[in-house]
Amino acid sequence: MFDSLMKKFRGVFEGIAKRGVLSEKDLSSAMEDLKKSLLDADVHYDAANAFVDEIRENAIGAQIHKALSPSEQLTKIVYKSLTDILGGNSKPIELDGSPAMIMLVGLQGSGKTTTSVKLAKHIKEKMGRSPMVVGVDFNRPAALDQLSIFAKQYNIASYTERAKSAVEAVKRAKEQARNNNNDVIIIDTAGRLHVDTELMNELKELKSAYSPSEILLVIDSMIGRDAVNVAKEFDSLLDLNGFILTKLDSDARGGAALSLYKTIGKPVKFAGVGEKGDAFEQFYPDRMASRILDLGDVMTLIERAQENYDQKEAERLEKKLKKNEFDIEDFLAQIQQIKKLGSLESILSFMPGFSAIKGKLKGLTPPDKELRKIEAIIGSMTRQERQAPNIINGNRRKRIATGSGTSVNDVNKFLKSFDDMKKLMKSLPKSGFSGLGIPKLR
Ligand SMILES: Nc1nc2c(ncn2[C@@H]2O[C@H](COP(=O)(O)OP(=O)(O)OP(=O)(O)O)[C@@H](O)[C@H]2O)c(=O)[nH]1
Ligand SMILES: [Mg+2]
Repeated sequence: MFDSLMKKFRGVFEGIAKRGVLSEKDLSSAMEDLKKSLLDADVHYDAANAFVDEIRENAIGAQIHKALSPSEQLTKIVYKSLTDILGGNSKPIELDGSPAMIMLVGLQGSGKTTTSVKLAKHIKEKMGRSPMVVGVDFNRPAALDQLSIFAKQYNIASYTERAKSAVEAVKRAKEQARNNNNDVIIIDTAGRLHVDTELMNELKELKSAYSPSEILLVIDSMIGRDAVNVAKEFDSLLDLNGFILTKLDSDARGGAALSLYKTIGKPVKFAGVGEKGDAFEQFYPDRMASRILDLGDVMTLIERAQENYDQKEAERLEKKLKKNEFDIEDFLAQIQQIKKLGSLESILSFMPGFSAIKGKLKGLTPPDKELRKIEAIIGSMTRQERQAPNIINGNRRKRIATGSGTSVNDVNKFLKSFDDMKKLMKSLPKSGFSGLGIPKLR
């Protein structure tokens, strides 16, 4: 996502970087280039224009710092403008009423069912509430089962009754929610290929019967600038509270994300970034702008680390490190902790400047492949060998190489790196050290 836009933006900044000062003329030609990049990324025309206006305004208001280079100045201005067109501040969801009602609407296949469960999981884990998902899609035969199976997978309560109408199903779901102390209900509505009267009537009936505190339109980001037309239709009939963009992990060019706020005036509140239940993020315009400009998104990475890091395990490892008792078994535990954050490439993608070096990584062994190799090698060692690697003689090295599908050379390299690492750790100060490098095989 945003890859091609990032590349184009970088081109514009590189052009500016050659200048000594940022003149009015440079700025306006950069604006035209940036606008063109947005249109190429499938951003709606109105949103692209709004973006240029925004830059102009921010440029006039910006304090021109002598210490900043022209491209730094432009980055600062564009960052602010991008944040603005993406919606400014992140908008949380409202959970009023008992139970609070949230209705997810959208075209067929946009991701409503998947998103209902992801959102429920988010509300449960991040907001400490007790949500229940309710299916009211009676058209597609397997729709209700799909919801209840997915919900069960993530321990989310669900209610799926093939009732006469959506309104009736929700009525009984509400009773059950009260009995089970579920204080939030998320309604997964039926999808249609196009906006049609029958669907809209059903959604309007639900809205007037239950006045949900949030009606959110789920939009597949692959549809690009068409998102604006879909959003307009749904918004005019239902007065939406905002959007959830799905499939942001795909190679969609980002047009939908950048178009919605400026054209409809409603915020994107969440983003789906994969098929699994936890592939879901609150949408932060400033962080997204930072990612697009390749300034990194360290905040999100830190949050992810905090969620996944096992504090006790980290302390245990640190203690062993300090006592110089860190063995290969502990090293494996450390690798597994890091892996919980996602693939190494995805971790690196949160770092500033990553997209610029991404192309240059081609030809090198991808870090994840390297890790898998190390894991395989460790996996073929006996417990004793992991705890006392000095017993690994030539025969054992051969056995480990065969067992892990690697070569004796690979095993040697790993053992050598592990040894070097231990030596290095010994020479490090004994306090305040809690991170670990991963020895390279090559
Ligand atoms: N990669 C990716 N796939 C997603 C995401 N969200 C949903 N999907 C996939 O998109 C497909 C459709 O998702 P559903 O949740 O069934 O969509 P829906 O809107 O409920 O579809 P209907 O009920 O038929 O209208 C499924 O294969 C999901 O796994 C996402 O954020 N990323
Ligand atoms: Mg569905």
